[in-house]
Amino acid sequence: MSERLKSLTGLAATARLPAFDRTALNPGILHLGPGAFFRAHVAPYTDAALALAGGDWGIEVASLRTADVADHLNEQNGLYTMLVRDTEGTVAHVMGPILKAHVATRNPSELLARLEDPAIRIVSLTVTEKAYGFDAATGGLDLQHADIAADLANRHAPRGVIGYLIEGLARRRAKGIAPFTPLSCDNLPSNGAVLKRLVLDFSGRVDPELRAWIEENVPFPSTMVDRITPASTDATYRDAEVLTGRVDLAAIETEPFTQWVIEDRFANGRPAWEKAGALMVEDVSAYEKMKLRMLNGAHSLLAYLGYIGGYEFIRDVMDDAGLAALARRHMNAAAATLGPVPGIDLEVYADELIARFANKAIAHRTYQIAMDGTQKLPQRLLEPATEALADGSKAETYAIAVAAWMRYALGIDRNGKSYELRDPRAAEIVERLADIPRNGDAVSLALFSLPGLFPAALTENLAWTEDVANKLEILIQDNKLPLF
Ligand code: CS2
Repeated sequence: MSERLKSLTGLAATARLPAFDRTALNPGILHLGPGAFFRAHVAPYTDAALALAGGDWGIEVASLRTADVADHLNEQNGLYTMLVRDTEGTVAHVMGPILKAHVATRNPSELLARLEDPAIRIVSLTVTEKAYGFDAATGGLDLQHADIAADLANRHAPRGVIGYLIEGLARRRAKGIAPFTPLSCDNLPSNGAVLKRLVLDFSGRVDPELRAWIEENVPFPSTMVDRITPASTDATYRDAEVLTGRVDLAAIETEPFTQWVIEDRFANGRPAWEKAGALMVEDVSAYEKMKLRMLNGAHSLLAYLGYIGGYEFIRDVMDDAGLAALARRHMNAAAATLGPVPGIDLEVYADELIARFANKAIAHRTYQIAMDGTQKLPQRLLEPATEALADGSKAETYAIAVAAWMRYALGIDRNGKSYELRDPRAAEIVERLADIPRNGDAVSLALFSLPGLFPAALTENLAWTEDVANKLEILIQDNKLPLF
C-alpha cells in the first residue's frame, strides 16, 4: 500500500502538479459544499488561474452535512487528484488551491468565524438544488423547508445554507466589515438572482435593516457551470493511486470539457478565472437557459428512460440508437425555446453534448442523475415545456421526459425490483401513489397534483396531460415499446 497524498514531493511522474507556490496562498474563498463537482470545477479553475496569473486566492471549504470529504482533504493538506478521462486515456492533475476544510455540523462556530473573517471575500456554493429552500411555485423562500424553518426560528445558530450566509453577513455588517460575494454554482436558472431573492426574503423577515444593507452592498453574480462529473468509485481511487503513487481518498474523476460563465460583479475582487478559460459576462441568463434546457433536460430524459430501461450509465443509453436520437431531438426542441446565445452555435453545442454523453471513458450513472427529480424538473423540463406550448408547439419531447420521470417515480424497475427514490419529496410521492392503480391516467393524475411542482399552464393543457398519460401507460406496460 502506498503512502497517503500529503505533499507534492516524490509523486509519480505521471501526475501533473500545481504550477504555483502553495505556501504563498491565503484564504480568500470559502466554498460551501466540497462535493465532487466543486473539486472538478471551481477548484481547478482557481488552480489554473493561480498558475497563469499568480495571486494568493486560496480556498477553504466547508461541508454543511457529512464529514468524509472534509476529513480526507484535511488529512491530505488540501491536496487531491482530479482524473480527466477520455477514450485516449486518463490524466491525473493534483490540485493545490485548497488550504483547509471545515465541517459545519461538527463545529458551527468555526464556520461562522470563517464567514466573518475579512480575508474571505467570496463565498461560493455547490450545495445542490434542494439545499436552497426555493419554492418553485412562488419563486420565494419555501417556509416548509426544514433548514429554512429551523434557521428562521433560530437565526444565530444556523444549519442551512441561507441561514449561514445571513448570519455571516449580519456579523460582518455589525463589525463594519465589507461583505463577501456569494457565488452560486448550482444548476438553477439565474442562480445568483435566486440566491439573492432568498437571502433578501429571509433577512427581511428577521432584520429589515440587514436586508436593506444586503440589497445595497452585496452583489450576487449568477454563473453557468458545466462539467460532467460522475460520483467517485473504487476505480477513481485506484487510478489516482496508480498515476500519483499515493493513496488519495479525495480523488475525483471528470471529463475533459469544462465551461464557466460568470457575471463579473464582485464586491471585493476575484481570482483571474478568465485566464483559466472562464467567460466573464454582464448577463449569464442566455447561457444558463441553454445549458439547463439542452444539457440537463436531455440528461434527465436519458436518465429516467435509461434507468427504467435497464441501462446503468449514460454512455450505455447512448448506445441505443433510438434513445440517442430522442436525446438529439430533445436538444433541438429545447434550442427552439432559446434566444440567441452570444458566441454559441446551438447546432454545434448539441453535437458536442451528444459526443460528451457518449464518452466511453465516463461512467455516469443514470441513477445519479435521476436523483432529486422534483428539484430538477422545473428548470430543465417544465419551464421550456410551458414556453413551447405557449408558442404553439406540441411539446411532445417534454411529455416523454415527464412520463419517464413518472414511471421512475413508481420505484420499481422492469424486473420488479424496487429502488429508493432519492428525492426530498420521496415520502410525499410514495404516499400519493400508494393506492393508485398502475395505469397512465391514474399515476399521472396523482403526480400532476403534487403541490407546487407542475405549473397550471401545463396541467390545464388537456392535450398535453393526455399525451403524458398515454406515454406513461406505454412505459408502464413495456419500456421497450416505441413511444410514438
Ligand atoms: C446532471 C448534472 O446529475 C445531474 O442532474 O444532469 O450533474 C450534469 O452532469 C452537470 O450539470 C454537467 O455540467
